[in-house]
Amino acid sequence: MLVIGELINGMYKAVGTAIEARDKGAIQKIARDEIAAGANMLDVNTGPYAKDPKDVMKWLVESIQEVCDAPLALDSTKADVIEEGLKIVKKKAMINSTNADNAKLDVLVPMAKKYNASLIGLTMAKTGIPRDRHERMEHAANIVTKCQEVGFNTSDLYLDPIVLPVNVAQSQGIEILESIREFKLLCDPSPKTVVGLSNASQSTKQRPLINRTYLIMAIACGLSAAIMDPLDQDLMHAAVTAELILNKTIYCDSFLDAHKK
Ligand code: THG
Repeated sequence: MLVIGELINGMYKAVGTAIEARDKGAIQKIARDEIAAGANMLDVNTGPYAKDPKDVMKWLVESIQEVCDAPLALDSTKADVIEEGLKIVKKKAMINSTNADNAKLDVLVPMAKKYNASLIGLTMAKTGIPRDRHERMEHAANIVTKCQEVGFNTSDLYLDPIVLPVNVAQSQGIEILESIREFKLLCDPSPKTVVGLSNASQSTKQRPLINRTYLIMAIACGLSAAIMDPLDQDLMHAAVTAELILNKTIYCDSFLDAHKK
């Protein structure tokens, strides 16, 4: 499974402060820590309150690339902010994200193709959060159709069922897990799947436990990637072990250490 480190996000107070002060060292430390902990890719989100999000995205990407060469997931609701990052990334990037609205798809699918980036497709539209697996599948089908029209390879598409907090949307858990299974049947080559894992535990009292259990269940449903906290070692170990049990890696007594290398 692809581990996308979630920690470079202006939503975190310390990161928001570092962005405002243009404290490059603070951002670079987070990037190094995430990679050292086993992240394969880093999510880069300016946060909701950045004054000049295009400028912040450029600064974040430049700062991170000075110290690590991991690929980046450019996380913004604004296409022009994402494109600012795409122009300067050194590795194949991920666009995070488009939703299923045609107005967004018409911009972001060609952008993903132009820059040879992978693309996250949120299975929601401006009509609101999806209510069940059927609504998620309808949105997913719309996203897949657009990719096929544009000639964007669906194996570079990551469908996101939108993980919701278990404390306010408890009935959605099973809908989300079943969606992960169903998305893969939509087309050939099969689209991939991704979740924003920490959404699941927001404002709960058992965040690590909920994140860990959610991730293992999603991996069992075939999850391809998760935006998550790579510094949570129990979480990382659980993911590695889940993939071992699914026979995706070969068992050895030191499988946790082996995975780190
Ligand atoms: N799908 C996609 N992208 C996403 C999400 C998604 N990007 C953003 C988000 N969801 C995933 N990343 C996070 C990052 C942090 C938190 C949750 C999801 C988080 N932050 C603390 C909180 O809100 O409690 C911040 C606490 C602090 O201020 O220190 O939980 O679903 N494609």
